[in-house]
Amino acid sequence: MKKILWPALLLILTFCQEKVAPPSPVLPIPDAKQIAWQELEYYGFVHFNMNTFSDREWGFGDEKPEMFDPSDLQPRQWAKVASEAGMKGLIITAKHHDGFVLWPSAYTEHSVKNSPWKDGKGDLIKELAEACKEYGLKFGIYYSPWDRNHPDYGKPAYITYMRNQLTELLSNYGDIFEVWFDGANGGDGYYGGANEARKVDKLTYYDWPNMYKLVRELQPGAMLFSDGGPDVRWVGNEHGFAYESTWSNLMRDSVYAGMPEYPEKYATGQENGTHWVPAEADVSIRPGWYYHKYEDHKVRTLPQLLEIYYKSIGRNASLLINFPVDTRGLIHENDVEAIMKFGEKVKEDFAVNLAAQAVASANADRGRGYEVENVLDEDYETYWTTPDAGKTGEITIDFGTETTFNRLLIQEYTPLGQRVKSFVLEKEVNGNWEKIAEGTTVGHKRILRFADAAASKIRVKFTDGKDIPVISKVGIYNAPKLMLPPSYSRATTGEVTLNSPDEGLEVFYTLDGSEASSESQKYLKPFLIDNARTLQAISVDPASGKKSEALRIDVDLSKAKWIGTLKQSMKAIDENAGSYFTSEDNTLTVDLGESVSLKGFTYLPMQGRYPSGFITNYVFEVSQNGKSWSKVSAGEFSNIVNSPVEQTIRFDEVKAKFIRLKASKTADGNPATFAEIGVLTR
Ligand code: FUL
Repeated sequence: MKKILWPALLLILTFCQEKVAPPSPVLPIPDAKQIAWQELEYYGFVHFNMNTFSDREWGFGDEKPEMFDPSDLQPRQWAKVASEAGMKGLIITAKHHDGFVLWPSAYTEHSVKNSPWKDGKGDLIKELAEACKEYGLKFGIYYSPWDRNHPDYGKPAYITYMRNQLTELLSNYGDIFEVWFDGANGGDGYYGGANEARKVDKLTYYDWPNMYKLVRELQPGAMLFSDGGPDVRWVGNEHGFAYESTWSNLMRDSVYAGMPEYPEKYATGQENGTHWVPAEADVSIRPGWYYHKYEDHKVRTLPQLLEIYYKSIGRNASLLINFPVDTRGLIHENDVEAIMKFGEKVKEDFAVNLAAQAVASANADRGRGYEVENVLDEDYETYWTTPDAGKTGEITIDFGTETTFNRLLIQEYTPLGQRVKSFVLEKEVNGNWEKIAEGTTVGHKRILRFADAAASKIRVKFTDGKDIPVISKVGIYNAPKLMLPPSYSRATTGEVTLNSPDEGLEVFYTLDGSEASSESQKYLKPFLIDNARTLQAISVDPASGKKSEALRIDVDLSKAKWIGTLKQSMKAIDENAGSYFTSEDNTLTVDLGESVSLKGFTYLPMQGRYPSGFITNYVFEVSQNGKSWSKVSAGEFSNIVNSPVEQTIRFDEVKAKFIRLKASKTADGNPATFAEIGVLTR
């Protein structure tokens, strides 16, 4: 009898308890496909098309299909790399501004079907769709509305062409998770031989309402991307950075693709935005979107990629990282290495949620089903919230023992709208609460980074919001330090600055060529090096004693007394690789301020996005009085176009007060450019 009674009683009791209703949503809210999409967070872009072979960023539209000739095209390698790096999908440039298409479209001859690749029998969209399937990735399409090849661009007939092509793309290749409409369009182009400028009204020309309708009919689950959505919006820059305050709410009706004021006025989203249109941060792993051999040494570093991660996914945006696939048809080795390191480090940073084992309490909860424990589990569907009163709330997390941490991760339960406007993280110190960090918006995910903090009890205070907070997750992590060598910079005065790659690391260095250790000189502030020395430096984690690899730099004479004979030429001796001097007479002359013994020189070509005036053949001369010159070296910088790194030339010792570097030839015939010149005195 007892055996039946107790469970029955419990059941009755459960039913008697009043069911607590969930909070009403705060509008706008995401729809089902947006909720599913926000879980992806991180996916990849592939820019691979005609520009890969013409070595351009924007093709003119007059390129010949024969140029599309990859030697080892392997979409499976792209998918493998993306999935191993933790990405959840890939979006391919099916058609870029130059109009060439990667599938055998029935509506144009400007496609892979007339290229040498697979004798015109290839279909790259099909191959990539299959590769994505094999590796469990979602598959998306970038389609440029602007078409510099098509004769009808600017006329109504082109809109039909665009709809026909979208119909092919969205009908024949399985599920598409995102359709990416680029905002850049209208300008000069080939346009079937017209070679003219064509301007369109970006708001009306494409008939967006019907274009979107077509996509919806063919791919109801696809997210539509453009500057202003309708489903996902551009973050407003190409650095991959969202904003301190990033709302998923957008005044969508005020925005359209390619509108000029979008980045400044709308990209952050608005607290009172009318529609749910979350941000997507797009960025290339190199300076360019397309592959250029001369950028092989410019793949983003691990600290740079981490900065992007924390400023995109950590700020309520999704992250779209681009691979400029190379002319072989592969993601380049340097890019693979960088993305893998990045994927591993992100995993490492969030490997252990210290809050998961802690005890949580809150100032209040709404009742059964909305308890504060819900923020500690990994289930996004369960959340903590308060009774309908006020716009604030507090969660305390008790670790039970002193715990060190440096990351806070919060997620709002966005199906009920984005609410939080400000929050603070505090720790308990002898019965008082001390602030560690603070933030504004949360949204799908917000991550704060801060210097190591230690406490046994912490508190997250939601100090303002559009309504009561609805919080799905609070995570606390202790991300291991980034054990990279310190970074180095030098002022023209000769003063050297070393920066540690992560907070809380110490830097040690030597100047006598010996290996640096934690016994060496500790770096406290910039110091002077005014003659030739070898600098070695390491980063050390004082807590664990872990050391980075060493930075080793041969530093030479400071440029404190140097004067360029032309004012502009000072840019070539300012210790800033980012600035450069353009010389109309292909010559750079520098007064070293005193006579020194030289054994060589260095030349750094310009490092800008669109290089010009690289010196391929040079003459180097010296003088004691600036009048009579003698040539000490002449020759070639052999691979400078493809690898524009610092060039080092040595010669027999010579005395000089003046130096002169002349370009006898530049790569493109344009006036010579100089990012930096230096001398070797040993
Ligand atoms: C821009 C384009 O103009 C670039 O070439 C690139 O495709 C980038 C993702 O979007 O608007």
